[in-house]
Amino acid sequence: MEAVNDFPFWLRAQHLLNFVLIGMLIRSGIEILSSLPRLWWRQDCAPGTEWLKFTKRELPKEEGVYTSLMDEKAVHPLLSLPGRENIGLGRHWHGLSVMLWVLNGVIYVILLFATGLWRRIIPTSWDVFPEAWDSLKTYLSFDVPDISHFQPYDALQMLGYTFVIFILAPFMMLTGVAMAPAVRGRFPRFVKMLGGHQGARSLHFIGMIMMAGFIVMHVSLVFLVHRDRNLVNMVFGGAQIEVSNARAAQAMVIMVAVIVAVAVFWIALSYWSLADRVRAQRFTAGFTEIGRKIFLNWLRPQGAKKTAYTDDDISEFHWTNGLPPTEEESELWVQARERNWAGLTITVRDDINDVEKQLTIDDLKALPRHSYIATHTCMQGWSATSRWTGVRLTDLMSVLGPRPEGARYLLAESYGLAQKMYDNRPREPFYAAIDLDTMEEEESIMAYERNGHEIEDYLGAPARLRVESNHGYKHVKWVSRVMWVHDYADYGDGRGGTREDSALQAFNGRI
Ligand SMILES: Nc1nc2c(c(=O)[nH]1)N[C@H]1C(S)=C(S)[C@@H](COP(=O)(O)O)O[C@H]1N2
Ligand SMILES: [Mo]
Repeated sequence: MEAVNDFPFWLRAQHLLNFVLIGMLIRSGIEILSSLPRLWWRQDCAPGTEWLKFTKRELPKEEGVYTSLMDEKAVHPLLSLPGRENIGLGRHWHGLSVMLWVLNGVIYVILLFATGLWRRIIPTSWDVFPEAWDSLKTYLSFDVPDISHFQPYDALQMLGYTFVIFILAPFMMLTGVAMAPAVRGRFPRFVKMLGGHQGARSLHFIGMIMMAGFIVMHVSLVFLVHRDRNLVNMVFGGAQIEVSNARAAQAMVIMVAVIVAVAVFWIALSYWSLADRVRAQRFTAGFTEIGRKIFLNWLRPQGAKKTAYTDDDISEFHWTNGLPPTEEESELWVQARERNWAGLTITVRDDINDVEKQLTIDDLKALPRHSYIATHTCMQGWSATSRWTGVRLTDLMSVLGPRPEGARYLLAESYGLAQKMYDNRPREPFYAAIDLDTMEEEESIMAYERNGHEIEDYLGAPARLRVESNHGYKHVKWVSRVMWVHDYADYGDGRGGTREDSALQAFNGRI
């Protein structure tokens, strides 16, 4: 019995690490949610159809007038990681914490089975249910089950731990990755099964509430039920049932000090990030890129033939981010708009050898057509499903002949300017770069039709990029030119796109 009731060092260390990481996950999750503080079950996120919202703002019913950037809410750095409208950094911290949290969890489960300690938390008899029911009744009458019921956990705890470790944690992982465009493209049926992007997002939120509820109960019970024994065993290890008052007091002081230190660490991460956001982006996105390389970069969209989306999935409403070019942003675009795009061209360029061609919209339409239904997701959280038709980027670029030597990225630029720049610098044309593997995907196109008609002005007319394996910030609207480049570091702030430059998003938009 002695050995089985022990709290070995690895268990205590992993438990502490888990606490630190869950805190980081919840805090960065708040940052992500606050960038679009509404939850839906409907895939088109139509205004007024939210089932839950954390903002008083009413959404206009008209399409194309309200951008998701306008919906972002600033949260205090004490509460979220990092706070103050930094969705890009919030996403990186979420990714970094989840990679460490999953790793910690996998090691924990392996050790649990290797040491036989799994017997303490996984019930092996149906008796666990009536016993848990008895326990629950005892708690509900504000009493505490006798210490003899804790071996070291009672039936109710066993059920709780088994649920959290083997059901809730995997559920959070699945609903989390289901929100990645790379996963949606490769496993469309899996995402549909979870209720699509909005289902996954809402379920992920509900799972978080359950996790937070569990943590509150779990921590309260440590302090309320047989506190001295719990604290001494958790802090010092061992399996004492009788503990001295002095030892219990020591354990209490250490426990409280550790909790305070962890909270200080959480908050310090926020202020460290805000003190130099570019540094924080380099550090965190550099780390998460390892995970993208291992798990996401090889997930290629299934393509139009195997998609799970049908005409029934097409959205009634389409959110927007970025507003059409104004007269002062692009006179050319505004005037061509009046002539139904006559005279407007898109430049296809090789920026390495300074060679280019101008294509009219009719020229674009003369190239091989490609059409499919796909769901757009903005990393802020909204989604919309449409049929997109256009020319594959590989076909488009072939008008210049074979890919020039040294070309490693494709960079698209817009007639429109960025809505906002980093540190409020003067606004520059919106742009995004993608790597060669991404541009060669079947569902990377220059679209000129949506749902069988010309693209609406606010959705990028007359032609826009669609890169279905990536989030919306790569889908440049109102494209003015696309070009082969050697290195995106030579353009803009060098991070590979406007959202990367201005909001510190990752170059890789696959999750
Ligand atoms: N020119 C330009 N393109 C842009 C943006 C922008 O601000 N300007 N926003 C991007 C982002 S973040 C998203 S989510 C999508 C939104 O596409 P939609 O407005 O067609 O729904 O456009 C992308 N392309
Ligand atoms: Mo976006």
